[in-house]
Amino acid sequence: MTLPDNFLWGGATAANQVEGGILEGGRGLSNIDLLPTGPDRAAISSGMMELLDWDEKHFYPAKEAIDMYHHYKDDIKLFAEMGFKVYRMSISWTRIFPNGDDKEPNQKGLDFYRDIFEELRSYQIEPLVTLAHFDVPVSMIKRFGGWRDRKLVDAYVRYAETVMTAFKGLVKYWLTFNEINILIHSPFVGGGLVFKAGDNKQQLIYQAAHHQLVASSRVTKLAHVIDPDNKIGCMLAGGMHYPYTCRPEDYKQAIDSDRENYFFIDVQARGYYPNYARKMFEREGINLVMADGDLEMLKNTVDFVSFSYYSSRTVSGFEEDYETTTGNLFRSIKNPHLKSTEWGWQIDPLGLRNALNQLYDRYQKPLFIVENGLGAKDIPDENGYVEDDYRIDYMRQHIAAFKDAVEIDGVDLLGYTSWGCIDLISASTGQMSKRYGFIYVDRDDDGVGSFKRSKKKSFAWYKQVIASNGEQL
Ligand code: BGP
Repeated sequence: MTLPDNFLWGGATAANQVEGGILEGGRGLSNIDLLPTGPDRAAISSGMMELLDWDEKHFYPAKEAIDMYHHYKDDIKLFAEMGFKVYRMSISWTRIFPNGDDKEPNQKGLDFYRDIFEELRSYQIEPLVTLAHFDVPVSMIKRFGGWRDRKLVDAYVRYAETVMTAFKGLVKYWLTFNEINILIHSPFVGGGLVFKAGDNKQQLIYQAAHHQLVASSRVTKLAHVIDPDNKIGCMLAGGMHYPYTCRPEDYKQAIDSDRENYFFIDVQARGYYPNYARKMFEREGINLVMADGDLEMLKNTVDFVSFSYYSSRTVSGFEEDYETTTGNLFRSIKNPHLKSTEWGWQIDPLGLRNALNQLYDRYQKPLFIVENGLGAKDIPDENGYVEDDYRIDYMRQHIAAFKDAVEIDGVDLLGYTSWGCIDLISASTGQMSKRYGFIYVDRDDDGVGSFKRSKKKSFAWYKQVIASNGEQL
């Protein structure tokens, strides 16, 4: 058998994309709640347009999402039926501290998550919990401008300490920030940053990054004190860059673009700022404001490296008129050797094996694939059943690829949680119609539908994959 017996198979979601119940149980507003569907979403995500309160003009899909706030028991039951060993989810910071830094935590929020974790444990499902999945309290954005301000560090550490203490013994696997490198591409989503005319964007982004990196290392240190069994991971929006041709300039660009992504993980996994980053700061006139002890604190490195993988990317060292496409908020040159999803994300199963090898060579820490999957338009029959052979095919190839990385290349891989194991709202577009799940949810892009859950063809397929520990694909 290729994979170890304790390999963690499961699925992944994030609070803002599934819970809904946004104003219930004393919850406060979070940045991502304010992202509408439609053309303004991209401008708000990038911090170029300010929208810090709901308005009548837009539709905000996170308000109700798939209403897991009221359906979680049934949903967990379905995950257990598929045989999940692990369920990746996030805690919504503003359910615990509605303003981010309130004097006391919100007991109703703590009770809600305790109930979820106990429910998961009753099925022997291990929770894998992201502390901040695109989640910045709006109150802290209004008062401090998000992660540009150091006050966020203390507030985040206190939030982490609160939940790690409350859920000691129930949760062991934690991720500090989802796709931390998204901060560069989508500063409002990653850090609650909104830019004003004249702002030095790069300076603000890397200052916010420094704050998140310090916060992450403080939480890593603290987690081990709270419970020596805790395992802390960083989380990268993964997928390496291919050079468009074998011209040395193209290869150089691939190295540079990889470094832009790995910058965060280099610090979290190795414990210091890499030289290429120090040089870049000098060149670009970026001056990071640091507190005494910050560099020492960064030495608290993570226990494992987790990442999402949807596609590889292609770059060139030349400014030529290439055809481009997107994938997971990154722009890429269109790779002529790959097919794309309906949203233009390029499908590259071997790229997953390449990514695993590159990360393992670079960090020599256990890896965890915490997101991977196919966003597609599903057409259900009258019972909500979807013949999603395209999804099965995508996953079969990606699972085969990571098995090769383990079996042939010797990569140390802890587990695999496919993204959107139940249909949820899309992070990039806010659409419901971009579906990833094994479980269909009756809800459309305009917020119409009964929230009824039904099993797709892939449900039984994934169940068999897990039961055979990946032998029967
Ligand atoms: C990652 C996010 C997820 C998720 C996924 C799929 O960037 O961590 O939150 O949404 O990508 O992206 P999308 O929803 O845009 O299809």
